[in-house]
Amino acid sequence: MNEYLNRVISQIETKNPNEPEYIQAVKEVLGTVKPLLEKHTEYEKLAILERITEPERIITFRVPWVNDKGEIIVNRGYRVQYSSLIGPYKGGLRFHPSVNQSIMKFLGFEQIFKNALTGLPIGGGKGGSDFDPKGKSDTEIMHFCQSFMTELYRHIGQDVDVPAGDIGVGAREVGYMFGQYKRIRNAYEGGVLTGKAISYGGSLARKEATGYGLIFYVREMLKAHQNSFEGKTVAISGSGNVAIYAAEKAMAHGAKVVAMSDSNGCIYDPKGIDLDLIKQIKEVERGRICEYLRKHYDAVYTEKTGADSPIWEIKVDIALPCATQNEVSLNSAKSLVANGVIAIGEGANMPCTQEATDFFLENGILVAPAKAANAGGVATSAIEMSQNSMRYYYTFEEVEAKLERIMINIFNSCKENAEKYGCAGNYVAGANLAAFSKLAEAMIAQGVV
Ligand code: NDP
Ligand code: 2IT
Repeated sequence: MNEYLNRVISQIETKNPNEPEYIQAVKEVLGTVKPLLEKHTEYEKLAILERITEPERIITFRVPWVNDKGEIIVNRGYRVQYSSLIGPYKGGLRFHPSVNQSIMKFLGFEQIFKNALTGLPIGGGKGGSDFDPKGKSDTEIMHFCQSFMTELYRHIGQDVDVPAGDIGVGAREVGYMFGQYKRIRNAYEGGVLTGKAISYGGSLARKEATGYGLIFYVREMLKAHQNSFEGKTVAISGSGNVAIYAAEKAMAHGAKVVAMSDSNGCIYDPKGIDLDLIKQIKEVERGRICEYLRKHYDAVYTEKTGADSPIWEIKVDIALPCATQNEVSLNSAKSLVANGVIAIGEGANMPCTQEATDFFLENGILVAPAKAANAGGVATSAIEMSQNSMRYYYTFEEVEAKLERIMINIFNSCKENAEKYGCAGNYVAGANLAAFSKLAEAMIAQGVV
């Protein structure tokens, strides 16, 4: 390991002792950029590592709201404005009880590199709250979103910071936040949020974009190794926005999706998942995945929460973790490899632990890294912003074609960078090297700011 690298990592560990996810994400990136540091010895004097790992700004705020019983609840809101190097801060909002500063910082850090890979002019940010949307009425969701935006509005803007959805935040929440923003600002600033519904400025294909983009990326990766989705069995964790549309596109490419999950457990349906039923349960009823058995009595439901999800025990050719961070442990990775998995496609952000990723790579398994493979969502958000600026819209087919082209470019850039720096086939390193070089170049060009 490079001495400069070691020093910066140890400073970050000392300064952020209670932030394991943030430290994990930083180490994952920095652990792969050694060849760049050796080539560019000037990076040390320019403090490139120190500057790229420190967020430009972290905002935390109180979010008070009143529930349906008339009780006052106080949640904590966050926005990490990580980097405006190549565009306005851009990244989703997550509403989940596990949200804390470490998770916000890891997601914001990943986002800078992801957004750089898209080739579009977007900086990196992330935000959210420890609010738990599960079991809340529609009115409670609206009241929470309005209170959240009553503080957040002063920090964002279509040329400043553009939030979108993530776990627990979809078109419904974006709509309530957009309405409140518009009311406070007394201006129709269409591009201030993305993931909007189509009726008031959303982009066609944004909902599908992350999942579809993941499949385009994995398809390119398989193709580069003389393989394809055709006839492959696939397990997809989660059953939210990313998982559902990854399943749809994997099926369209001839794969058989046999397992999906939620935070309570997983279903295994060897005849192939009935995706219409999953959409009905998750998108319409906002219910639990065990409901799948009401129609498919012969499917198997295994209830289990926490680490070592049973979904990774199932024998499949391709595994697509699309739920949350660190959901694929070393144990899970060992089961997948023992069962003959050939490729992992990360739809979620940092879904594999570092040990799991290392194990996959050591065993010659293809890994499509999150910051490249799930970049289709934010790329399509940038396409939504450009449509809002033009006051125009593209058809579904036009957006999907742009998304597909972007994902192919991202894969090629990961492949070329992996080859250039002597780690051909390692797309985890390839993605980091491609994004890091671009950001370092922009940082040097803009001076010490
Ligand atoms: P959703 O809220 O739509 O769905 C999340 C899914 O993951 C649900 O099935 C949920 O189960 C499950 N899940 C969430 N947290 C946990 C947990 N702690 N343990 C087990 N299961 C969990 O979110 P998205 O589909 O939008 O996001 C999924 C992942 O993809 C996240 O990592 C997100 O950061 C990433 N991502 C999202 C993008 C987007 O455009 N939406 C873009 C790029 C990445 P349950 O219903 O039980 O909560
Ligand atoms: O993690 C992500 O890239 C997202 N949640 C999407 C961000 C966005 O701005 O569309």
